[in-house]
Parts: sequence; C-alpha cells; structure tokens
Amino acid sequence: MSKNEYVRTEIADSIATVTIDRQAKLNALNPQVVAEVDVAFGALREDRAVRAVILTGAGDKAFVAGADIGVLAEMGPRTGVEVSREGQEVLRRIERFPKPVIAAVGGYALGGGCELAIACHLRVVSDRARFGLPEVGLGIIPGYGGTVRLARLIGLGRAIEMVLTGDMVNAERAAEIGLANLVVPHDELMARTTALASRIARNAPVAVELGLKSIYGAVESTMDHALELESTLFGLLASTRDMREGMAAFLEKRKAVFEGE
Ligand code: CO8
Repeated sequence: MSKNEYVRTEIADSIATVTIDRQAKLNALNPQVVAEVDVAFGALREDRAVRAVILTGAGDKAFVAGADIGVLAEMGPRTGVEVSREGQEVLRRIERFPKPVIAAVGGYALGGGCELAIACHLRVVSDRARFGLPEVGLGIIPGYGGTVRLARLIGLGRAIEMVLTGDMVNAERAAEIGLANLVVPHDELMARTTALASRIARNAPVAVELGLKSIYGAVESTMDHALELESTLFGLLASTRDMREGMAAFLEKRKAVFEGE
C-alpha cells in the first residue's frame, strides 16, 4: 500500500484501488488532494502489474462532496482560472488513462466530485449515491469539465437541468439517465466494483486501452476521423501477441493468457 496524506493506493490481483480519504470534509478536494490523486494515477500508469483502477472515497457518506468551498471562497479571477485549469488537467489525465478507471460512488458525488466521477470511464454506485452539480447555488459553474462531459454522457437536456437547478440525482435516477453504469447495495459496493474491474482485467490489456482510445477519439472528433482512427487502432492490434493468443485460445478451446503485449 502507498499513502500520502489524503490519498492511498492498494493493489490486489492486478486491480488498484485509489481512495480519497479526507472524511472530516466529506473528501472535499483541496489543491493537495487533487495533486495527490494525480501522483497516485501517475504511479499506476507505469505499473505493468495493474490492469484496472478503482477510484473511491473513504467513509460511508461521500465519494467526494466537491471542491473545497473554503479554498474556493478565497479565489480571484486569475486564481479561479488557474485552479480550474489545474483540476481539469488532472481529470483529463484520468479520462485519458490507458487502463480502465471505475469510480465506486457510495455517497455524495457533488460539484467537483461529480465531475471527477464522470471523468472516470465507468461508475458503479451504491443505493446511497447522490450526484449533483450545486455550483450555481454558490455563484459559480462547474470548473472541472462538468459542463463539457456531462452533456456527452447523459444528453444536453438532462445536463442543462442538472447544471441549472443544482438538484441532486439519486442512484436509481443516475442509472436511468446513464450517469451510473450499475447500482448495487451499499455494503456490496467495493466487491461489485472489484468484480467489474476483474471482468475487464481478464481481457487483452492493449485491446482494452485502444477500445477506450477509439471511443473517446470518436466522441471528440468527426465521423470520418473517428472511423479512420478506429481502423488504424484495429490494425495496430494485429501486431500484438495478445491478438494471436486470444484467437489461438478460442480456436484451441482454452482460456487465453494475455501478457499486455
Ligand atoms: N468543501 C468544504 N467543506 C465541505 C464540503 C465542500 N465541498 N462539503 C462538505 N464539507 C464539510 C462541511 O463544511 C463539514 O465540515 P465541518 O464539520 O468542519 O463544519 C463537513 O464537511 C461535514 O459536512 P456537513 O456537516 O455539511 O454534512 P451534512 O451531512 O450535513 O451535509 C452535504 C452533506 C449535503 C454534502 C453538505 O456538506 C454540502 O452541501 N456540502 C457542499 C456540497 C457542494 O456544494 N459541493 C460543490 C462545491 S463547489 C465545486 O465543487 C466546484 C468544482 C469546480 C471547481 C473548479 C475550480 C477549483
């Protein structure tokens, strides 16, 4: 296990779990927490033994209740741009992470916490999860990519509703609108998230990585470019040993053993 003041990482069976632990403030993101999250992901990027990452918040109440309002209250226009940009960059690195990142949301995912969850590739949520973007009630707007990513994930109308009302969405509704991939009983959250991570980790790692790249590439570009990217990545996979192994295993009626190469 590696640990900074607010963020710890545990690795078991090729799955890393990154836990934000600032429970006294419902895991709110101050600059140090954001930096520690970035460092944790940076280390996991290089770790070949890790095939999937779970991001969660410590305690029973919150994933992350937002950016730290005490810190935000002090900001001026320039620092506002800077802290927003710095946070955006960290979340962008998570979104572009070459291994699947699953948010395990067992409580409040508000403001920057909601934005962090939607920068992850998948979201498993407990029946106690609450998502919301309450920023407009504080006189600001989401500043960690929320106005950009949410509409792509749940559609324009629903994203506008969440950003303009600031109202919270419960777990059931989150699943209905595509904000959550899976809703599970609260005490099964980590086990069920780990099971999903393991399910993905059994597949060929480079194929998983390039699948993510192709999907995000498509969302961020034109149809023609996206299709070209997909065929290029598809062709690239034919150079991997894992493709030979996956197909040989199928033909030989055995389980594939993937090396990530
Ligand atoms: N920031 C700082 N402290 C927080 C935050 C937060 N976002 N959320 C909770 N806390 C603190 C509380 O102040 C309290 O601290 P203390 O015990 O010292 O008074 C402690 O956590 C426990 O919280 P509560 O007593 O309020 O717990 P409740 O169960 O009564 O309520 C709620 C839980 C409903 C989650 C409530 O805490 C709440 O409304 N929190 C604020 C939620 C919020 O507005 N989040 C959005 C913040 S703005 C944002 O995220 C912007 C993101 C983009 C920024 C880009 C530039 C940086």
